[in-house]
Parts: sequence; structure tokens; C-alpha cells
Amino acid sequence: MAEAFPPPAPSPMVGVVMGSQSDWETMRHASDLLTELGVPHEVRVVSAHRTPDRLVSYGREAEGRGLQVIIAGAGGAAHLPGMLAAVSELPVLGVPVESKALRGVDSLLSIVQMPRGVPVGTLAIGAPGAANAALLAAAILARQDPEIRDALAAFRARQTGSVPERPI
Ligand code: RP5
Repeated sequence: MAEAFPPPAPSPMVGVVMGSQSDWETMRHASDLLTELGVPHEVRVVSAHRTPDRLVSYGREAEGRGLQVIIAGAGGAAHLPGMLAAVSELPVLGVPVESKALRGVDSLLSIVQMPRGVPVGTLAIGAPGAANAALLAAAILARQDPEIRDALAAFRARQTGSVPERPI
């Protein structure tokens, strides 16, 4: 069974948003990494198609609630990141969730091909993209936040240390 959403942080800096409960298996990789780096965040299900009003309120209210970055994951005709970028001036990082029919290529193209003027920073398909979205969000926040900068540096050092020089 999939893990439950983490309890909301008191003052979240990052919003992790997904189009469906079924995206959580992918998007938890973003949430887990933000937790590991000590980045306060919240997790929400917001569908561009099924809950359009929720999408507009979430995007419009995000900055005023103190969020600094939105990570949005969706699959198929994945409008969620682009629509959030349309109603918010926060940086939006898009994660293409792997779809059954087209293995996430549909999600990737839907998210990456934003017309000029409303950007979405698009990551790789699936769990690696979700994890990298968290690292990129942390890197953005780290410019102003020494604790996050240190946590990110420590993460990178651990990662470097875990790579053996020769295959085991
Ligand atoms: C998208 O449709 C969601 O982001 C999800 O990836 C996909 C399928 O959703 P479900 O039918 O599993 O709810 O909106």
C-alpha cells in the first residue's frame, strides 16, 4: 500500500501538487527528498480537469501563503503544471508522470512544450524527475537559506561518497 501524505509543515516553502492520488507513487519521491533536506512543504491533489476551481485557488493563493516554489506532477494530457504557472508567478517545476498508454512521453511533451511567456521547468519522466524537482527546488531556496544550502551540500557529498571507484 502507498504511504500516506506527510503531515503539513507549519510554514511550507514548497507545494508538491499532483493531478491524482495515483500520482503519489511518483510524487512521494519529491516529498521524501524535501523531508530529507529539511525543506518545509505541503502535498495536495489538484486536478486541472477534475477540480479546476481548486487549481485556480491553489495557484492564486500560493504566493500569499508563503510558498516559494511549486512542484507539479501529472500524467497524460498533463495541463496541471502549465495551468499553475498561468495563475501564479512562482517558479513551477513540472514532473511528467509515467502514463500507461504512452509511458509518460505524452506527459513529458504536454509539460515541456509551454509556449513562450509562461515557463514550466520540466524534469525527467517519473521518480527520477520527482526527486530532481525536489533537489532543484532546494537549490532555488538555498540561495537565500543557509540551512537548506548546507543540507543540499551534505546530500551531494553523501551521494559522491556512495559511488564506488570500481564495481563491486
Ligand atoms: C492525470 O491523469 C493525473 O495526473 C494522472 O497521472 C492521470 C490518471 O489519473 P487517474 O485516472 O489515475 O486518477 O490527470
